[in-house]
Amino acid sequence: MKLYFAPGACSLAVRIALLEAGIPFTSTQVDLMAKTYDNGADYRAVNAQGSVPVLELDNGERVTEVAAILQYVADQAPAAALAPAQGSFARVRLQETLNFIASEIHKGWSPRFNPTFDDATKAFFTERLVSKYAVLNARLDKTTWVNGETFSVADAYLFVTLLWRNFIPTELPGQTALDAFMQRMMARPAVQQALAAEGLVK
Ligand SMILES: N[C@@H](CCC(=O)N[C@@H](CS)C(=O)NCC(=O)O)C(=O)O
Repeated sequence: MKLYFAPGACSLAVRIALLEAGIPFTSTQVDLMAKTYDNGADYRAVNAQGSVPVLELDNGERVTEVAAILQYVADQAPAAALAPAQGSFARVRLQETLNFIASEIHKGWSPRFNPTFDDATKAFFTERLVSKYAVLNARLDKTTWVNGETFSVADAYLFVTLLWRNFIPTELPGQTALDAFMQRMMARPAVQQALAAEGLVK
């Protein structure tokens, strides 16, 4: 398998999942501004959206969308227990969380990275994002991982979005369960390996 990624982007969640799963893979860095990879090749020929991640399978199929890729990875390594079994109600709960992270949190960040938005617009989106994180903070007040007591691919996804506070400082007042969650994530060897692979730790 090959992961198309940009350092610190949402593709980092897929890298963490692959490492947690113990699946061998290679990775190719994408220049998201230029939409190129491998010394100038056209990345839009890989993904018409021009976004990462893409997971290229050994048969040439390419999977896009973080939530779909994470579940695909989890299903390739059932022994790693990164997602409940397909068809179970627990799987529906995981999908619910992945979709929440994708649509409300991940995409809640996007306007804040947009240089053309003024401060008032950014403040509006920031307030909205903070309220969405509060939902997950309340959950993590009661559980170890975002979907209960078992680590899942949703934790990798949530972790990456919280790391973006290193790029845009974001106060999450009183949301201390998220800070404790980040510490638990940082203690995982796969997370450290993923961060090192993308040059995000010394
Ligand atoms: N819906 C996509 C969104 C992926 C996405 O937003 N990727 C960002 C990095 S976190 C990106 O590549 N942005 C550059 C662009 O869209 O041009 C998914 O879930 O995979």
